[in-house]
Amino acid sequence: MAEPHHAIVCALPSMPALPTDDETLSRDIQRYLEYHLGRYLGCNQYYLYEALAYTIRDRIMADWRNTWCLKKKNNSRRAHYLSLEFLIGRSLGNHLLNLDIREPVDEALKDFAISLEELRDTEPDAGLGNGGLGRLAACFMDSCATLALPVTGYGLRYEYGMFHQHIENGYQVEDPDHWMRDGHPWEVERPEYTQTVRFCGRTEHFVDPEGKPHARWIETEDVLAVPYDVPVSGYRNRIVNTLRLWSASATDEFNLKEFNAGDYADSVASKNQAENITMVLYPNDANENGKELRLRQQYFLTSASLQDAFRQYEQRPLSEFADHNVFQLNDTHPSIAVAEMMRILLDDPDKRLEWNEAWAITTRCMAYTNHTLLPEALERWPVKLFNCLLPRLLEIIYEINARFLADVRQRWPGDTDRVRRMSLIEEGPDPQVRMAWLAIVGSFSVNGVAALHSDLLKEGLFRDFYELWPERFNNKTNGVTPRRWLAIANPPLAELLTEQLGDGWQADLGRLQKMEPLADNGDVAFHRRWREIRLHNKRRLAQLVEAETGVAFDPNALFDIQVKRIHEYKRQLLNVLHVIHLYNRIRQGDTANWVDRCVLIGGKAAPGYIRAKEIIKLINNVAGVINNDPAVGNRLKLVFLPNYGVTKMMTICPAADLSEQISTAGKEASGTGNMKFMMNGAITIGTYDGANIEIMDAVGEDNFFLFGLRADEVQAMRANYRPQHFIDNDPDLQAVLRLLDSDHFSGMEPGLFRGILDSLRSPQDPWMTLADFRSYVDAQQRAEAVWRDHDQWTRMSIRNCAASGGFSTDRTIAEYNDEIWRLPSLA
Ligand code: 26W
Repeated sequence: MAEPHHAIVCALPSMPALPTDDETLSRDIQRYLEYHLGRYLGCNQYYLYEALAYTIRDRIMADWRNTWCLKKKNNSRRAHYLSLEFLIGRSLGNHLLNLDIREPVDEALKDFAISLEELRDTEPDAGLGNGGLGRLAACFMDSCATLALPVTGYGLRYEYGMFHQHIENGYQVEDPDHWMRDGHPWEVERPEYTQTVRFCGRTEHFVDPEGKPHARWIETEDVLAVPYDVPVSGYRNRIVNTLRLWSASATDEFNLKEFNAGDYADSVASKNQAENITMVLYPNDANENGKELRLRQQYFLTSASLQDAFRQYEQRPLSEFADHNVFQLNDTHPSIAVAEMMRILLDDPDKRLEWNEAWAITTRCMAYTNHTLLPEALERWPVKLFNCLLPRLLEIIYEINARFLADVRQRWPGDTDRVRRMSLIEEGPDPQVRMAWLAIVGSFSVNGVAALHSDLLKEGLFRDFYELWPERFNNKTNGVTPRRWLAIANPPLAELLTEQLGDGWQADLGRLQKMEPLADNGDVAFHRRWREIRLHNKRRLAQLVEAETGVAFDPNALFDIQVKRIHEYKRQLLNVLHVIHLYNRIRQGDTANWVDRCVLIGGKAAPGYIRAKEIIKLINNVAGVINNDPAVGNRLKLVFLPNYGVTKMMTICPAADLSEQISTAGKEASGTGNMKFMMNGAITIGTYDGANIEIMDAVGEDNFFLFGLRADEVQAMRANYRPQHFIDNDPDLQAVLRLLDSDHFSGMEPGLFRGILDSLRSPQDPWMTLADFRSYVDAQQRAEAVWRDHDQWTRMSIRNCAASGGFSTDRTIAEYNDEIWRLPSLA
């Protein structure tokens, strides 16, 4: 297909915006329903949702084109956000808010005798991510559009997103998430921008007529990358950016060649293999698993996206490419971009730069964000696999490494150990490419995602590189978008904020600080209103909990919530130990001044992470015992909420009183759920870890329940960690472990939780859970003491919301832009 001419498109008269009055909206919805979708009133609700989505998309289209023309006309510098994950969730409510057409849409829907709430609930989540890293990418896209920055997101259009979780006999069971089965009305397919991505084959070296050496990558197996564009609207600023998701498709040649060769079934199978690349999101959130298909995904995204950037750069001088383009690498997943950029600049017949020129350009436009310190999450790929799948890329990585190590040797002569540590290739019986090292060597910026995390990178994991290039290292503390996580998720609070602060806080969250005085000045009406809103939100969550689990939450109880991926370092186990401790107190009649509490835990376990799955089973078994013990009654409830995700969080975070952020210090890079809770007025109980530290700095130690060892104390204790010591000195802990040991929660399976118990009692326990037990229980008691004083709790709740302005991704993105991207605003 011929490519369109940009100049022509932009010279067209600018596209007029469609009317947004309720009558026109109603007519358009009906037209889509009947004339486009071929459905009728009274059909399955999904089609009404789809008709509405198309109607809204039409209202986005003009601004989308105008934004694109603005970028073209100004020839402006742009950023490309490369990420294997974009955890978007639903889009309808987001666009309605951004376009400010909620009211006419409400009105229009009356003609169809359906409420917006009902329609909204038919939209499936776009779950193209695992957890924090993927959701951060989605919040970033929202803020880039709101700040009018020319940023394009590049990702993969997975046919199957994050699996659905349901619980059978207390265990997690995974169901496939075929999220686009009924179509995806927000996307626009753009086959005219299809790219070809190569795999396998071999390389050939030759000398051109001028005597210069070059390489060719030949006999490759090619796969087409077809882009699907999803609009990203800014908050009421008429800017619409693009999230470009690539879908894999077999080439035509491939079809012809193979099909004519006679083996029809085989060729359908190999066509399938090509299209498998974007079939499914890998559901691992902290464990690299070295699967070949995953490396294919990474290269597929990276190569298609870089080629797309060069296509858009058109005929301008290559020497200025880095003045006009920057690529932000979301973790190491797309870090092959460093080598791919070199390949394009060196090998493309129309480029063929010298190594040094190509390297100067590459290292001026790559920037890398690290999202984890856990060694098991660090990506390494076997050289053997690389050689087979991406032979030309491996040659380039070897060359980068040779030149890099020559510099290291020059700087530290004779320091062979350092050279071994810093090499992009980890030597051994099965040599590996270290992707994080490739990302650092090839980037002008390396950042962590919270202050502590960025410091720990410099002192620990990336120490050698920090010594070499201190100027590359920086911090960008994460954030969350207040549009989704406050304005949309918490309408009654949003209304109150608008009354108090005027409109505009949605895109200027620092204004929340103006509420601080309202926490204290004894404004009785305001405090009452605050409590009513919270109660309303808690009723909403209680309905969800009851519908999903059959357990009744009393909205007057303390809602104590931990939702996030299930991982040992996040210590859902510590939470369970505390719940069992409370249960023991009830059984002993130690219930003076009791605070009724509803504990909710939710999150998915990676399907191969056995221990995480055992933790889910433990939570469910403990819940089964506690919730059915008549001696407990309303004093304590525990539920595991199945299938936690973006949309569920929108009901959960406005209803939380206590936000559990209890990772082993030094392990949670940042956390972002902590920010969503705080923004909605929850108080954190947390360790001195990740962004918890900055949350506490912002709100003050008195408004935060801090507990546990600090990162340096964890380190110091590790060598002689004696969990038995903590057990011996703590009768409460003894009682908790005794109950677990006695199979009280094991149902008909004695010894069911042996593995978990052994790991808690092991001096090798990396998460040192028992070391923090006492301090955690004490902090929980401080929380209860405050809860008993309702006014005090309300004051702290207001202060948390008021102090959350700095945790907007608008602040984060402004920092990325000021210090890394340096993009002009389109506004
Ligand atoms: C290769 C497999 C894999 C997949 C995902 C390894 C590692 C990951 C991510 C690093 C996991 C992740 O989501 N990390 C989280 O990133 C958030 C956004 O920066 C942080 O807030 C969380 O603390 C961090 O755990």
